[in-house]
Amino acid sequence: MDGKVYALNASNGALIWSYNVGYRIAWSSPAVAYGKVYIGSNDRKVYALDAFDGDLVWSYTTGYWVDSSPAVAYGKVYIGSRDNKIYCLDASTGAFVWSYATGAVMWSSPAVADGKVYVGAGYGNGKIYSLDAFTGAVVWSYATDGIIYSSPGIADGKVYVGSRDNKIYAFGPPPMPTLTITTTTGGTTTPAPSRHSYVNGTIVSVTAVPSVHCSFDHWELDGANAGSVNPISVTMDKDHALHAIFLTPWQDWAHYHNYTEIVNTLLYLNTTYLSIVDVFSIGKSWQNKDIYCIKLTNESNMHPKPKLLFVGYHHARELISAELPLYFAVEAATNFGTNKTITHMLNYSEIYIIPALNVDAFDAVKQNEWQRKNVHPFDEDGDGLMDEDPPDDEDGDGYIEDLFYWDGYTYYFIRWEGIDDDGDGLYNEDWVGGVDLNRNYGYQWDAQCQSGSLYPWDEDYRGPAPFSEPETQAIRDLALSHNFKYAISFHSGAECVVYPWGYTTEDPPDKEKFEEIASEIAQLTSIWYSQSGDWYTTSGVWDDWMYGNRSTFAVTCEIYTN
Ligand SMILES: [Ca+2]
Ligand SMILES: [Ca+2]
Ligand SMILES: [Ca+2]
Ligand SMILES: [Ca+2]
Ligand SMILES: [Zn+2]
Repeated sequence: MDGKVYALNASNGALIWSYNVGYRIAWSSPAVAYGKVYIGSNDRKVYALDAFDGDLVWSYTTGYWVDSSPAVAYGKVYIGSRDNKIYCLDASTGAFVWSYATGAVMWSSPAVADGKVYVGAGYGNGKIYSLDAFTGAVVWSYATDGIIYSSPGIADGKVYVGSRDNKIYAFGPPPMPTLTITTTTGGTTTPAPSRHSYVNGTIVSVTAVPSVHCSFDHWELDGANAGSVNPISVTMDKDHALHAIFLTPWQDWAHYHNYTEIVNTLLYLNTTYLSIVDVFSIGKSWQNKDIYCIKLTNESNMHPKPKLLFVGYHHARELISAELPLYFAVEAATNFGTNKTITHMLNYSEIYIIPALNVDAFDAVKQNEWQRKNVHPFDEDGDGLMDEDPPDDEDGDGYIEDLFYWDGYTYYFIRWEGIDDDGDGLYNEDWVGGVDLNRNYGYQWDAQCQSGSLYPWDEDYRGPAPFSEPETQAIRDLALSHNFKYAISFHSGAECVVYPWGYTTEDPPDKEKFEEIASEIAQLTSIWYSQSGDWYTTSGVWDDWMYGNRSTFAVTCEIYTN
C-alpha cells in the first residue's frame, strides 16, 4: 500500500531493490518471467520492472485500477483491469496486443494453458471466459450464479473456478464415453477387443470376426442379449460393454462330438495356437477318413522332451473315450501360458493326442449304439453278403433294446431289437463291420486268451492278420517313428486302470513301475487298477504292443460314470 515493489533476498530477507510506482498496489501480486517482474497498480497501470535491479522497463495504462495479477505466457502478459477489460500486452515491450471487454469488473487473475486464457468476471456478469490467447476471441463462456473474484486453476485438462454463488465449478472437454469390447473364445472384433473412447454421441460400428471353423452367435450389450446382426451399431451416449459370443467347433461339453466337430476343433486349434499346436493325419480309415493327431508342446523350447501319447475311441460305442482326450487337447491349447500346470507340461513334454482312432464308427454307432468294431466290411454269417442285417431301432425310440426273458432268477438273452433285413429267417446276424481294433495289434495277436476271437461274428474278432486294419496300422507307424515314453488309451464300460500284460497273467518285466503308474492314476481318480491279464486275458491289445514292441509305459484307462 506504500506504492512500492520490493525485491528481497529469498534466504535472508535483505533488501535488494525497491521501486516506487507512486500509488497503492492493492491486490495485484507480481509475476516473474523473462528476467522481469510484472505487476498491476491502482494507478491504472501495468508495470514491467527489471528483475535484477528494479529499473522500469515499461508500463501500460489501462482504464481503471489494476487489481488482477498478471499471467505470463507466449511472450505475453495477460491481466485484467477494473475498467472491465482483460488485456494482452507484449511481455518485452508492453505494446498492446489485444483486449477483450467483458462488461464486468475484472478482478480475477487469468490462467493460461493450451493457447487459451481463462478468467472470471466480477460485478456485471459473473461469467468464466475461455479466450483465444493470441486473438482474444471468445472460445466459450459460462455464466455462474454469482460474481467471480476467484482466479481459475488448471489441471489435467480441466479449469476450476470459484464463484460468489458459493459453488466451485469445473470445466473440461465433454466426457469421452468408453466402449469395452470383449469376446468369447473363437473370434475377434473390428475394432479389436479392448477399451475404446469416443466423442459423446458417436455411433460406433463393431464387426464380429469368427476364427476358422468358428461362427459368430450373438452380441451382449451391457449384459443383455443384443441380437446377432453383424456389424452392430452402438451409440456412445454413455459407457458401454459389448461382448461378442462365438461358437467354437466343439461348441460345448454337454454332447458327444462327431467326426466333423472333432476335426474342425483340431484344425481350429492348429490355426489359432501356432506355436504350441501341430495337427497332422496319421493315416486313413477304411472309409478313407483322416485319423488326426494333435501334437501339443511349446515349440520354442527346443530341448529334448519326453513324448506322451493319448489315444481315444478304439471302440465305436465308447464315445466318451474320444471326449476326454479332445477335452484335454482344447484345455491344453487354450490355457497354455495362463494355467501353470498346463504351461509346465507343454514346456517340458511333447503330448500327442489321437482323440478318435475308429473314425468311421461315428456314423455306424448312430445307427446301432451297440456297435463296437470298425466298419471293415465282413460277412459274419458267411452267406456271401456283407453287413446285410444289423440290429434296427424298430420302434423308433432312439435305442436298440436287447429282447430278453427274465424268469425271476436268470436273464435269458433272446435277440437284439430289429428286423430280418435280408429275409433269411435270422435276425440281426450280420452287423456293420468289422474287426475289434483292440485285438488287432501285432504283439501276441494269436495268443490263446479269454478275449480275442478268431471268428468274424464275434464282438472281439481279432481280424484276419495282425495289423490288418488301416486304423491300427496308423498307430503302429506313428509309434514306430516316435519313442513314446508314456501312453494312455481310453476305453469305456468300466472304471479302472490296467497295464500289460493283457495276454497273460505273468508279470511284465517292469511290473513295479507299472504298479506305480497305475496306482497313482487310480488314487487320483478313485478307481481300481490291476494287470490287464489278471482282469481277463486278451490277445493283440494296444498296450501289449506298445510295451512289448516299443518299450512304452502304456496303460489303458477305462472311464465311465465319474
Ligand atoms: Ca452276411
Ligand atoms: Ca458284418
Ligand atoms: Ca437276417
Ligand atoms: Ca436287422
Ligand atoms: Zn473299449
